[in-house]
Amino acid sequence: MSTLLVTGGAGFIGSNFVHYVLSHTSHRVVVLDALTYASSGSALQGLPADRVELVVGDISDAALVGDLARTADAVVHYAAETHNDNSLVDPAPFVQTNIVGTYTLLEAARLHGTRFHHISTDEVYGDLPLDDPAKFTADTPYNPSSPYSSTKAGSDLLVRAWVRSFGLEATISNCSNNYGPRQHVEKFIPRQITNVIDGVRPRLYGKGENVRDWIHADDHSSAVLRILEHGRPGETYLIGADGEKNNMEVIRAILTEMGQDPSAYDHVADRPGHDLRYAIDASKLRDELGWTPEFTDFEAGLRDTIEWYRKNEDWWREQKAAAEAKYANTGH
Ligand code: NAD
Ligand code: TDX
Repeated sequence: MSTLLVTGGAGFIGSNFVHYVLSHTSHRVVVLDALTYASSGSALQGLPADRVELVVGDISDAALVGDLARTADAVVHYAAETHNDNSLVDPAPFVQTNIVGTYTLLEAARLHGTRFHHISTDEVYGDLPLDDPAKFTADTPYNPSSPYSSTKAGSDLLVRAWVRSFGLEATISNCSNNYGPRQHVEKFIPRQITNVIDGVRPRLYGKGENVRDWIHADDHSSAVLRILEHGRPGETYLIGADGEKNNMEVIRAILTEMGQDPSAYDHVADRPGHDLRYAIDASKLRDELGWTPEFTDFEAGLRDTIEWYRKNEDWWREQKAAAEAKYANTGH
């Protein structure tokens, strides 16, 4: 394998993967990204021009995608509309990019016999009760709650159908909540860090009891590379690092790390349909492919992430104003 077509490589996790591949392999990367509001033109800055090429375009553009899939050894598909709150305001781009876009890529990979890896989320499984030790596995039935998660579930099912019906050499990974540098400030952790930097109190939806299973974006990248290189075609692997925390604990940790009173946050209206708890059983990935996460100290990872947002205000300042203007319309 030498040329990877990475869709959504100018976004948070996709750009992290590109940096990871560049420093851990000799692969060449072609990034296909539409540079939506969620992307950053500087996400790929500083990477060697002879190994990374950025193609600005839409994954629903069949002609463009066909050309790129023909010359790639594998497609690693990150591009998506990704924010649950946005999907509750306007689901249309979620259906277009997550479903039609994935379909377009699958057809291109089928035509050219290109290896395909589909990046997905644990949210396709719905949620778990708070008072139950159960975790999601690859056998958990799909039960998505939001327009975002239902379009991701739809895209996963398309991939499964292309494997079974057309013999496409594809794998799927469903990962838990990521954190780390370059995450858009609409998302929970960077929103609260940048609020505190701006002297604004963090905002907790509802009671703050909802649990997310946090993983550092670098650990997500190492898992995806492992699946791409050693995963069995047709298989689904769940990615997680046993990082369950409720949202109130996370806000209190951010405030403490940033030298503030840990109770200096506000409760705001809950998210409609808010999933209660996500938790990943990653034993298949660990046992079958020998993967282990490296960044398991959440407080240390959070400290580094806070430091990154403090040092890179130029990167997020413009996006912050736009993200908060959207939240102002929903009472969040
Ligand atoms: P992001 O919103 O930060 O980035 C998405 C990228 O996709 C952006 O660069 C955007 O410009 C690009 N994009 C959007 N629509 C496009 C289109 N039609 N054509 C081409 N490019 C387009 O997202 P992220 O948080 O980095 O998530 C990346 C992937 O990982 C998504 O598939 C998401 O479902 C999945 N995922 C995310 C998380 C998480 O915690 N953020 C967890 C599990 C899985
Ligand atoms: O201001 C906030 N206050 C708050 O309490 C925001 C923005 C969020 N929250 C809560 C909602 C969630 O319980 O924090 C939790 C995390 O919220 P998000 O960052 O919006 O993430 P989530 O909805 O859990 O989805 C994320 O993880 C799975 C990604 O956005 C998805 O793309 C991924 O698939």
